[in-house]
Amino acid sequence: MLEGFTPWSQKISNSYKQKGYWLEETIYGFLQKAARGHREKTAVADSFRELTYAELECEAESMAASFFEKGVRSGQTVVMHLSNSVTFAIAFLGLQRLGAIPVLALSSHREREILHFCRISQASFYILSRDVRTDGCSSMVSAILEGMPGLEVIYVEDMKRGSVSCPRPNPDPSDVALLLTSGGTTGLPKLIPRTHNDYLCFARESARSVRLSKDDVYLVALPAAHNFPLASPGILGALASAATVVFSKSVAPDDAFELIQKYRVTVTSLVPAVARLWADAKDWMPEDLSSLRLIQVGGSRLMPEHSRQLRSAFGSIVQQVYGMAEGLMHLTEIGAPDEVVDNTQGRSLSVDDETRVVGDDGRDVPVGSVGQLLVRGPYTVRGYFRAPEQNKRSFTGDGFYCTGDLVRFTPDGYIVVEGRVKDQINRAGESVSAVEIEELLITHSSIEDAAVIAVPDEMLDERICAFVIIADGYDPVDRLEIRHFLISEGLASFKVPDDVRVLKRFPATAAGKTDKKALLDIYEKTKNAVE
Ligand code: OOB
Repeated sequence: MLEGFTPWSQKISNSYKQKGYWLEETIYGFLQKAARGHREKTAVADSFRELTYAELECEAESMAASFFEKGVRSGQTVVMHLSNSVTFAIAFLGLQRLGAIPVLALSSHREREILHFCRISQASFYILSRDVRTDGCSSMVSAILEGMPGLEVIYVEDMKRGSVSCPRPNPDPSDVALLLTSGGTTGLPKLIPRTHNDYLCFARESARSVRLSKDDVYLVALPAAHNFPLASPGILGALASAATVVFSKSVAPDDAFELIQKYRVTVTSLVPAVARLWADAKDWMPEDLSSLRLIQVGGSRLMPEHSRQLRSAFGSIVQQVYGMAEGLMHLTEIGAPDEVVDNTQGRSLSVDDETRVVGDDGRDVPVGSVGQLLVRGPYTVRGYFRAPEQNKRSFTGDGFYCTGDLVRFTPDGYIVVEGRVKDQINRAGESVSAVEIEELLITHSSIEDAAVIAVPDEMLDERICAFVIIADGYDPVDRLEIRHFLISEGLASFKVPDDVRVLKRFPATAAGKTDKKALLDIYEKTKNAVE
């Protein structure tokens, strides 16, 4: 068992096995089996090449052999830092074939994060593709090597076809298969150990819930190493269903739309800001997107107003997804009524996802009230990797993960994410929800998007700062106009933003979500210029 991983108890493991969630198979073995009978079908494609299931297996075997020749061994952790391409699938499967454990860095992670991942995971190998460094970061690898002198750097482009046949290890399915990175915007990402059993359970259940079949074509537009496109159902769910996976270099419509048209893509997953970008681009780009039957939108809050806009652009193929690298996923079911899609983040994947909603005192709040979501279940981890202090804060004694998300459940059992525990502004003793103000702001005709944060204030403790993006062709707004508007909409005056800043676009995290920590930095940097 990988040291530093918190396993489920024997009793709970047995019950998950008995209930059929954990099939006691490895990721590689499971996918190999799923591909049988579909050997000539296209498994993966990008702008440069296409591979059938038979070819993908052959490439993965060869990649495994070359990793083995380089010294990579079963049970070792390897930091994998690749952009979206067929090579991502080959390298991931190659490492699985070898029984090595990839740490899945996002392509926009840089030396700070990579060094951190190498240190925690004690990786001896760092596998990257040349194009992850193109954006002016050619010094990244030397900085990493300076921090980790013994690290072996492997460029996938330089790998020769492996010639030796490497051993066929038999990893324990209840042991760690991969390490995901956490999506938080505070501090460095944590590593999240996912086992063969729990991650396959997640990918299979996700695929089942969106009725993925071999006739589907899934487009990877978000960074492939993120849990959303990787397994929700994403790449693994698609491969487990003998569907086709198409990799887009980026989320930009210029890259993605052509592939959607060419491969008749049926399913994809996007963060809200990108989904909205696509809805705009759709009007003037020539490509035919009519093959899409499902657009999953998640990763950060999709406001009801924006959901309606997306549905009017794409039709009723929008699905809200609330997920986390730590496990739990909720989604609005296919065919859910429009009100459900616009106003909720759906139901959980499994009846054995145990959720609790608790107040500041850790006690359950009445059904329908807002509180922090806690969860445990067959695909939700019991601890971060090698982070005992963090684990004391993020997991309860009886194994619930404290999500840090504020949620409530509707009477029909749908979840509504109301923000983060920390996404509240403590203004002169009053607790103000950022989401409430954001939702109201975007109903103003000039405002296309809004993000509200707390900024430090000597008198009030915290003051409310609203960042807004002005809709194309509309007049800018100032604080007074916003104040007037919000008050006329009936908002209590203590919730009216004390500061307003207009931006062209919001800073984004590595996964493409609005980065509120970076907004605070922008505020700090521009504070004196404005006042
Ligand atoms: C996904 O995973 P992570 O690990 O990058 O981020 C998880 C966090 C959640 O705890 C929540 O704070 C936020 O992102 N989040 C949402 C949301 N989906 C995620 N907040 C509001 N509304 C939503 N729909 O982001 C992720 C993983 C798998 C599938 C989808 C998303």
